[in-house]
Amino acid sequence: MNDWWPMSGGSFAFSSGHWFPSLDVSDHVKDHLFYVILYLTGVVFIGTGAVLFWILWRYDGATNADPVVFSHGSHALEVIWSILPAVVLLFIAIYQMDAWAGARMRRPTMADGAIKPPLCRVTGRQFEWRIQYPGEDGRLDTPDDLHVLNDLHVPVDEEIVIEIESMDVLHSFFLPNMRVKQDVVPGMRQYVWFHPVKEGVSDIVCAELCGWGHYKMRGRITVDNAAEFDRWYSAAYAEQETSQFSLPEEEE
Ligand SMILES: [Cu+2]
Repeated sequence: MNDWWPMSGGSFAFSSGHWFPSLDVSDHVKDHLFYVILYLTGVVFIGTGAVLFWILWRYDGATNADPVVFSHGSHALEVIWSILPAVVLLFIAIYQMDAWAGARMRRPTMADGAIKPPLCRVTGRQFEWRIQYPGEDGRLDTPDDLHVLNDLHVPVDEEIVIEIESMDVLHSFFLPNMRVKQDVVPGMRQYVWFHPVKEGVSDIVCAELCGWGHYKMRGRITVDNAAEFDRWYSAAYAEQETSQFSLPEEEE
């Protein structure tokens, strides 16, 4: 069980050489963008910290008899600290465009060019993730749908599209390993997509404070090969058919 909890196994630790949970996807993943921004902000953070400490030391009143001399206005400095951040922000704005389009705008298509339908719908609800697969007929909200709780399964090596919705308040559907994070807004139907290339189990977490039980709003995503996915699906479906348990009706 431990291998899917990101705080264990040192995948967040500096010592392992990774800043992010292990990478389970290929495209749509632009970790280098995170690193570019991390290095940029890191350099600025260390630089301003160093200047602050140098000034504290240099103008320490106890050891410095001379009064501090204030100067007003430096045209050159102001131009530099206006232009430099503007250039950096412009660079980031242009550099990230393709990553953003791939993650948020270019919805995956099928061989014939049609928009790929979602594999399933994930509904956020205080405090769980309800997952609904369309079943044989390929349509959601029909009697043959498969309902599971907090246990998302997806096949490996294909574009996975998921429809996300909220049943109550604002949640955020976060798959750290897939680098997917999307606010789940009540009344909105949204889609996220990713392309898992490695089998395994990782987290689903809620990344938006949504109530007292926010901390436990956690599920898992299992990436299976096609055969295993089919086996899991049939087993879950058979279990649903035989069990007395059903999800409570949605409140009006
Ligand atoms: Cu939540």
